[in-house]
Amino acid sequence: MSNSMDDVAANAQALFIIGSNTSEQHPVFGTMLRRAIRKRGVKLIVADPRRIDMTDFAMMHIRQKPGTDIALLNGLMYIILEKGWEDKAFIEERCENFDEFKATVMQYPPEKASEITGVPVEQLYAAAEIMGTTKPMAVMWAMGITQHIVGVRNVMTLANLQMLLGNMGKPGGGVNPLRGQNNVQGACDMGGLPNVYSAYQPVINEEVRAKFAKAWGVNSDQSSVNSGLSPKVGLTVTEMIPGILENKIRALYIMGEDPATSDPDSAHIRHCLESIDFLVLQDIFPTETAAFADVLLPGTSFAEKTGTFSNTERRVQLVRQAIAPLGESKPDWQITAEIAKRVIGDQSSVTRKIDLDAPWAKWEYKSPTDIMAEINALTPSYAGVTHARLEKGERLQWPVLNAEHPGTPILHTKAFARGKGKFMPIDHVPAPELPDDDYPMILSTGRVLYHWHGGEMTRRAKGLMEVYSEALVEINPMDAEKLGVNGHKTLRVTSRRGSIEAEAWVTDRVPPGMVYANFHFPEASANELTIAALDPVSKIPSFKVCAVKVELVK
Ligand SMILES: Nc1nc2c(c(=O)[nH]1)N[C@H]1C(S)=C(S)[C@@H](COP(=O)(O)OP(=O)(O)OC[C@H]3O[C@@H](n4cnc5c(=O)[nH]c(N)nc54)[C@H](O)[C@@H]3O)O[C@H]1N2
Ligand SMILES: Nc1nc2c(c(=O)[nH]1)N[C@H]1C(S)=C(S)[C@@H](COP(=O)(O)OP(=O)(O)OC[C@H]3O[C@@H](n4cnc5c(=O)[nH]c(N)nc54)[C@H](O)[C@@H]3O)O[C@H]1N2
Ligand SMILES: [Mo]
Repeated sequence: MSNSMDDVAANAQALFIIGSNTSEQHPVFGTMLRRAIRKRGVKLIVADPRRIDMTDFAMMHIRQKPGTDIALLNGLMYIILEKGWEDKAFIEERCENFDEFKATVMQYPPEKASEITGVPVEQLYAAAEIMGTTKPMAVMWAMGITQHIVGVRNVMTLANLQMLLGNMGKPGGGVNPLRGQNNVQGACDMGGLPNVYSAYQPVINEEVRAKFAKAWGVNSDQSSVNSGLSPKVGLTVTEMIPGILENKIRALYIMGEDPATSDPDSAHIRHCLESIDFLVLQDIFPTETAAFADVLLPGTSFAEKTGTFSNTERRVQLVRQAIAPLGESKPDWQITAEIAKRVIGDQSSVTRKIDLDAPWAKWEYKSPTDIMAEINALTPSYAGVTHARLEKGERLQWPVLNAEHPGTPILHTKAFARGKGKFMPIDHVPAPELPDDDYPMILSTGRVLYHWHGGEMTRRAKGLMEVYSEALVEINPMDAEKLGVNGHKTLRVTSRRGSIEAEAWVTDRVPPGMVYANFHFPEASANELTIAALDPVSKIPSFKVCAVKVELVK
């Protein structure tokens, strides 16, 4: 998030939630937003194909067809420009490439945007008026925006909107992606991506490589046999698993991820995992993926270890161990360090030598506090995030540039990271698979409040299973009637890749022509159906749109 949760809740005059089921998937922030709406009369616009609970608090629910967000946003920006509601001073002083961007937006008059999105022209005008005249407005989004082949383009279009309205770098405004897992922000910040080290320092940058090579006692010079750090950009998860069949990957070490359940097109994923030479899985439970593993390493859960989680607003939070590790489990960092030490092994017999006198060559951490010291030294935006400061209760949001720096609750207040904010001309691209005669409905997938992804953790909680014990497929009453669904009936949902059977939940949460399924139960997982079409830049799958047919089983 460019802004913090407290700031949005306290200072926004308008909220635009697009592709985030905030009250179910981010319930804490969802509650803060609902309170802001009730207590301060903040205007909420929700743009979502489904009638999620947040729409009960919204002034307006825009119900676009899945996968048409660019056309929707360009249509809204067309009206904002037509009415002169853009922030001319902000555009002039802080941005560039406006004319090229404007030329593209001008290709989306409201009538055309309406035709692509299914949203009435009058509603587009009403929404643009709220956005153009109520400032500051904060934009929030999640997977409804990113899990498309145009995920990156969708995000850029939202950045265009916020620059156009001058809502960047200001309290109560900003672009605010709600990150998913408790520490996915931290994982990315620490370089858990194929192209960067920590704090997004590029692997292709020689100076960056030299810095890390020195700290870790390896050589960054690729011309030397004794080289350690590769300048090559790696693969994303969604490329690695299919890459097994192309011999690009022969071994995998997976930590806290269950691709057999969570990746698109499960049948193909199982086929890939069956073909791998060596698979190590480090998890807290034996998952669906465990069936393909050669070695299982038992990690500990959050309650059994100390460390930090970096949340969606870039705030680093200290989490303390509450109970001793169960059984033979160990904190993940200890397991990895133990393996690394064995890999380093006896240096006298290897050609690629490691300089064991380098500060962090030996993997001899006594505690996560030692690891944080290494992070402080090598990661500019975390330079001042120490366990000691967190222990004192300081609320630190990166960048925290040194031990005295107070952190940065709002980004881009004076300039953007690249200097001027660059408007991007972006066109609508249709989803990779749309309904046809054989597969006439759209399938969208996601989560429910009561479960977590593959359900490996939440299906073990008795209380949760009492509330939500099996996969339900949301289907509109009109479609249910056409199929002859009457009361509780089992549906068979089939795509070009697979088929599942699950109970129907007849509800107008989904519009006619669309069904919605989750991946919390392996026996009826949406990922048997989903398509492995990827965004060309981020390689995120198109989890939110594919084509299916729906039949009544009994
Ligand atoms: N209870 C619970 N909470 C969770 C999780 C969980 O598994 N369970 N997972 C966490 C994780 S890792 C993540 S990433 C987040 C995800 O959080 P969200 O992204 O909020 O969750 P999703 O269920 O993926 O659904 C996103 C919303 O996008 C809408 N949508 C579908 N298609 C489109 C479209 O084409 N355009 C637009 N604008 N919207 C669309 C859906 O109707 C839905 O309301 O949740 C986190 N929180
Ligand atoms: N159809 C469809 N598929 C999707 C999505 C969708 O919206 N639709 N959303 C996608 C998204 S946004 C996400 S984030 C992924 C999530 O997919 P995954 O990351 O695969 O799922 P999780 O259940 O979050 O976590 C995986 C494993 O982590 C283990 N675990 C928990 N804590 C720890 C720990 O401290 N240490 C270790 N070693 N393991 C631990 C759990 O037991 C679990 O088996 O799913 C993706 N898949
Ligand atoms: Mo996620």
